[in-house]
Order: sequence, then C-alpha cells, then structure tokens
Amino acid sequence: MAVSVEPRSNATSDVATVVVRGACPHDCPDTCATLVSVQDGRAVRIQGDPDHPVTAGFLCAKVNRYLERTYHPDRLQYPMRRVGPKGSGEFVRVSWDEALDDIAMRLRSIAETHGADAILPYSYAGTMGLIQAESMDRRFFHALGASQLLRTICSTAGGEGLVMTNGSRVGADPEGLEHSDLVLLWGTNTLTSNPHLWPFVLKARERGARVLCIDPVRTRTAEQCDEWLAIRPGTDAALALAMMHVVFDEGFEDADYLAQHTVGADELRARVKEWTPERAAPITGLDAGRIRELGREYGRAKAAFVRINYGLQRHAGGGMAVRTIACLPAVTGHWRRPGGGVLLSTSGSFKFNRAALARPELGSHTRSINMIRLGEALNSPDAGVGGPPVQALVVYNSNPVDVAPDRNAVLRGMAREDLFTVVLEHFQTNTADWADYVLPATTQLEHWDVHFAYGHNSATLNRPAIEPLGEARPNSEIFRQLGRRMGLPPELFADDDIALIKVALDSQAETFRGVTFETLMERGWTRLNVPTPYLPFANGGFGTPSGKVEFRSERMKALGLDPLPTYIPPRELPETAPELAKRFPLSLISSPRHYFLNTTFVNVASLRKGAEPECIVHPNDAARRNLQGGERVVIHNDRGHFGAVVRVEDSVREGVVWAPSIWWGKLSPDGQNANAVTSQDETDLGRGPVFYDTLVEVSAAD
Ligand SMILES: Nc1nc2c(c(=O)[nH]1)N[C@H]1C(S)=C(S)[C@@H](COP(=O)(O)OP(=O)(O)OC[C@H]3O[C@@H](n4cnc5c(=O)[nH]c(N)nc54)[C@H](O)[C@@H]3O)O[C@H]1N2
Ligand SMILES: Nc1nc2c(c(=O)[nH]1)N[C@H]1C(S)=C(S)[C@@H](COP(=O)(O)OP(=O)(O)OC[C@H]3O[C@@H](n4cnc5c(=O)[nH]c(N)nc54)[C@H](O)[C@@H]3O)O[C@H]1N2
Ligand SMILES: [Mo]
Repeated sequence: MAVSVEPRSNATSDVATVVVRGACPHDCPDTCATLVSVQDGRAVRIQGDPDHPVTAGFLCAKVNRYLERTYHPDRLQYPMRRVGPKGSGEFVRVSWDEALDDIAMRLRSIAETHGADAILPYSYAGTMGLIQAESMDRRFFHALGASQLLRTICSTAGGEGLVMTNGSRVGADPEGLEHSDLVLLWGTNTLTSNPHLWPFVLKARERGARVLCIDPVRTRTAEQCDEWLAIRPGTDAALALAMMHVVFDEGFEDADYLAQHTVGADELRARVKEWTPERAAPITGLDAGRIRELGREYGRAKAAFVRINYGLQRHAGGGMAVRTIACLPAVTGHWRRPGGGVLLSTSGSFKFNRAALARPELGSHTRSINMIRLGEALNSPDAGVGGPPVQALVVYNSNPVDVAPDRNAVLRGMAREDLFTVVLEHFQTNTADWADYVLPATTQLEHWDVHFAYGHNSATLNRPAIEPLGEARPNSEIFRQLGRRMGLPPELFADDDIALIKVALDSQAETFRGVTFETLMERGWTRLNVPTPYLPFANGGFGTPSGKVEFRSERMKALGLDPLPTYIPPRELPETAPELAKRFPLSLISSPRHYFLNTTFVNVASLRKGAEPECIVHPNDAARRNLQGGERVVIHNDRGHFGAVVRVEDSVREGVVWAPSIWWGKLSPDGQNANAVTSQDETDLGRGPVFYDTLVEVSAAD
C-alpha cells in the first residue's frame, strides 16, 4: 500500500519530516482532524489540525498518546493460532495463508452443518472509519448469509428517541453554540467525552450565558459549570416535563412555532399540566423551587443550547427521555436562532453511500441478534432468537468480553469448546484470550479511511502515515482475502480501499455537494454543504412522517408506547424494584474514565498511571457501611461482582456509586470490571443497553 505524504520542510532537524493528514478513528463526537509527522518511516508526532474549526489544534489526553499505543511493545504483529486450552491465552505464530485457509475451511464447514446464520459477526466502533468498520466486512457477512448483528450498544435508544420527535439524528450546530444565552449540559461529561465542544461553551459564557450541568455525578465538567443539578439517575424525562409545565404555565411558549411546525401541541400542553415541579421533585431528587426556576430560565432564554449526550439514555426509559427533552426547543421556538436547540448527534447529515459500501440487500434475509444480548446468544441453543446455535464468532473493532453487559454470561459463552472464535485486534484483549485465531489489524496510522462525525459537520479523510507494523493488515484486506477464499462472488471484493472511499462518497445528497475525494485529499476534511452555523429546523423541515415536530407520535403508539412524552422510570430503582433495592440499594454509574476510551488505551501505561479501578460513594452511604475511603470494596448484585478502591466524596449524589470505566478485566486485581453487574435488559426504544440502570451493594472486601 502506498503511503501518501505531503512534504514539509523542517527547520529544526536534518531528517526530512513529512506531515500526513489523518482523522482520529475513535468513538467520540469530536472526530478530530490530525497531522502526523513522519521521519524516516516512523511517526514521531501527532497533533490536532489548527485550521479545523472544531479540532482547533488540540487533541485529547488519550489521542495525544496515539503513537505510544501504536508502537506499544504488546502490539499484535502476526497471525496466531490457539494451542493451549480455551481462554489460556497460549498461541503460536502462523502464516497468513495458514490462518486464512483454516478459518475459511472452518467457517465453510459450520455453514454446511448448521447454516450460515450460525456465524455471528461482532463489531462496534473500535474505529469509526467507514472503510475499516462497514465495507468489506459487511459485504463478506452479507454474502455469506451470516446472522446480522444489531449494533445497539451505544446510541440507538437516544437516536430513536430523537427520530420519534424530530425525524432525524440532526441537531443544533456546535459551531453556533457561542450565540447561546443558556447552556444545559445534560447527561454529558463534556470535558471527558466531547472535549472539543468546551471552547464553544466558554465562548458562550464569555458572552453572558449561564452554563448548567444536569448529572448525578459532579464530574470534572460539572465542577466547571455555574451550577450542578444532581438529578437522580434515569429521571430526566420527569424534569423535562416539569420544565415544559412551567414554560406553558407562564406563557413562554412560541405560539407561532408551535402552530406552524409541530403536531400535538394541545395534547402536550394537557400532558405537562399534570407535571408540576412539585410532582417532579421527589422523582428527580431536585427541589421543586429550583425546577420551577429552571423552567423559567429556559423559557426566558432566546436560544438555549441543550447538549444531551448518551449518558442519560442508558436507562429503561432512555429513548423516551431523549424524545421528551427534544421537545423543549420546539415549544420555545429556540430552533429559530443560532445557539438554540438540542444536540444529541449530527450524524444524520452525513449521507455517505453506505448501502453501496456494505451491500445490505445481500444479507437481508438472515436473522438478527442484538449485540447487548451476546451472553444470551452464545448460551442458548437457538441463540435466543430462533434458529441454529451460534457456532462461530468473528470479532473486530470491539472488545465484547469487557464492554458487553452481563460479563459473566458472555464469558460462559466464550468458554464453549464448540464455539469457533476469530478476533481481529491490535492487542491481546480479554476477548482475544478466548480466540481460536487472533489476526493482527492495522491502526489508523497504517490504513486509509473516511469518517463522518456525530459532534460536528465535517467529513474527514485518513491517509496512512506509516507502513503496517509487522504483518498487520487492514480489516478491509482481511475480509477481502477471506471472501475470496470462501468462494464468494469475486466482484464484491475487487475494490481496493481508495476505490471504497470513492464508493462511500458517491452520494447524491445535497449536504454532500462539494465533499469529494479531491477536496478531502487537499485539506484532509471538508465541511458538509450546510451554512455556518447550521440552523437545521429554523423553518421546520423535520424528517418525521408529518414533516413537523411530533409531540404526538403515531409511530410511538404503533410500538405500544405512549404517543405523548412521558416519564418511564428506570427498571432498577427503589420505587420500581423495592425488594431488589433492599438488598442492592445503590445505583451504579460506570461512565467513561477520563483517560480511557471505552476499553481502548487502558493498556497504555502513561494513561493508566498505575491506577486501579476505583469507585466513589457519598459520605452518608459510606457511613452506613462503615467505609472510610481508601479501602478495597466489592461492588455486587445477583449478576456478579467486581472490586475497586473506594473514595468517599460528596461529588456523587446520595444513593449513587460512580465507577469510572471501562477497565480491562485482566488489568484489574480481580480480573473483573463493571459489566460483571450490568444486565442484558433493553431500553424502551432502539433495543439499547441499560448500563446505568443497575442496582448494587458496596461492601468492604473481606
Ligand atoms: N474520554 C472518553 N471519551 C469518550 C468515551 C470514553 O470512554 N472516554 N466514550 C465515547 C463514547 S463511545 C460515547 S458513547 C460517549 C459517551 O459520553 P457521554 O454521552 O457524555 O456519556 P457518559 O459519559 O456515558 O455519561 C455522561 C454523563 O451522564 C451521567 N449520567 C448517567 N446517568 C444519567 C442520568 O440518568 N441522567 C443524567 N442527567 N445524567 C446521567 C453520567 O454520570 C456521566 O457524567 O463518549 C465518547 N467519548
Ligand atoms: N459498563 C459500561 N459498559 C459500556 C459502556 C459504559 O459506559 N459502561 N459504554 C458502552 C459504549 S457507549 C460503547 S460505544 C461500547 C464500546 O465498545 P467497543 O466498541 O467494543 O469499544 P472498545 O472497548 O474501545 O474496543 C474497541 C476494540 O477495537 C480495537 N480496534 C480499534 N481499531 C481497530 C481496527 O482498525 N481493526 C480491528 N480489528 N480492531 C480495532 C481496539 O484495539 C479495541 O480493543 O462499550 C459499552 N460498554
Ligand atoms: Mo458509545
């Protein structure tokens, strides 16, 4: 593969330096444009592109260490075949030909004996690149007739909630945030999980906006805000309903926007009439007076910017919560003005030609398996959905043993002697330990890709900066080779990665006008064909069946849900599960630790800094358990347990335990992590996970 470079003179060194434009591949709203400096074939520096309006020349704490991760001594560089017992982690090096021939033979034999849907791909967003995450791999599994994977683990609950109200995964433009006069950071740890939004928040504040954070945890983001509203987990819809109560009650609604661009305004008004701040107070754990004042602040604002991220939707009613919050700017007409609206995701504006990349029509007949129910799928004779048992698992861009809920169920499945497991990876993760074959994959510095974003409006190209390490290969190439070996139609596997990028860009969408391979090659990134700031709904134009904001939704009704916004309580709270709560009274939130990206970077020493898993407990909860702080505890429920060192602080609300995540099991003293206690339950919309809807008890270890 040719390495594409842009020569640049380098005054400080006599070794020629070339700078290669790239994209951060990680699952984060920011999708940064990067500049990688290469000397003599080795990457020596990675920086954020100073010209990119959102990257703004800086990278996060983690991606600043991307070179350390790439050149990590533990990088997998050769294909390996298991020799020891399953899970022992004993492997021998084999050639690519030997590995691929044997994998093709095994998969063919499973397809003949059990049917091709006994083969399950398992991937998520280890890289978000369209080429390495949803091109040749998808063609391969679709043509094979493998089971489909429902990729629900992160964003489908909130995404569907947004679609029910507004009709698309489109939101307020972060580049307009500075014009906002009130910023609500609602269920988002912005400084950790979306740091490139922060400069825009600061600009709004400089212009006079108040910045509030609504979160059960006083995160580093909440610390920086004007106020922390310590809401009870999973109760956000009740707060939003009460805010709308105040807005209507005190006449802050935009009657003209309601009349022109919404459906069901009268029914919404009647619904929120019941939602007095006094009713929402005990549910949300917030003071009724403060809720009323928040409703007024929102109502008086001209352009409130509500940044919701994905934390608040990881509860049983997460879809409804997002749908309900998304109603707010339509009631007040804030969509009309720069800085106003709700932002969950901008991804809906990126109309890449994904169908041509992935060819879903080839596999549309096969069964679907929800990725968050992997434990059930591996342990049930009919995979939990009907049909053959899962006999082969092919994992790439994901680390299911550590990220999927109900970890012990996943581990039981991975241990099955009759399960054939292939893992494409950079590192020997806990998942790779259970593989029959481990195949070394390239990193973002070593392959081509093209990226959308879910927190801004530019597409980004990634060019390889260095040659692959050892014998590592891009995912796309591994599936190309497997497709050929398995005798699938050769024309599906003919495109090289640059041809695939051009396929992805072959879009007729208006937002894609001007987004071409040439513009991307020239600058590295291209803003979609939308104005700056983009006001997607200033004049309506919603993607719902009615073309309007659907306060009342027939689609919700068809799903058996309330057609109007409402509050669906978490499954695991004292008031919904009183018996369970007697034994397990605390709500566990296992949201991202600042220096990890899901389980990526956990093995980078400079980011782990010798730390151990920890949890934070409120002083009152600690006192009841005789915990002083600093000692080792076990966090447990009927699904399992994991260990942590406890910190006692009032930075979590009473009743909540925060265990920053996601640790590698094998880098934790007890080999476990937070997913030992999470459940395979599904959200109301989108069949998503309920990671933070989890009751536990915290006990001193021994
Ligand atoms: N550094 C870093 N950045 C990341 C990631 C990472 O692992 N590390 N992960 C990336 C990925 S995949 C994603 S999806 C995003 C996730 O990033 P976010 O969408 O920001 O989600 P979380 O960090 O899961 O949760 C955000 C906040 O929601 C709070 N929260 C939990 N439950 C509730 C609730 O019921 N109501 C309210 N109001 N708040 C609640 C949590 O305490 C947390 O502080 O971040 C991305 N960015
Ligand atoms: N308890 C708890 N569990 C959670 C969450 C939580 O907050 N709490 N968050 C959830 C969320 S939001 C998400 S998105 C998921 C994330 O789940 P995953 O998408 O599985 O994320 P990672 O843990 O980062 O694992 C990605 C793996 O892909 C590998 N990888 C990266 N690039 C490539 C490549 O080009 N090729 C190949 N073959 N491999 C590559 C990396 O080395 C890494 O091991 O986890 C979920 N699980
Ligand atoms: Mo995620």
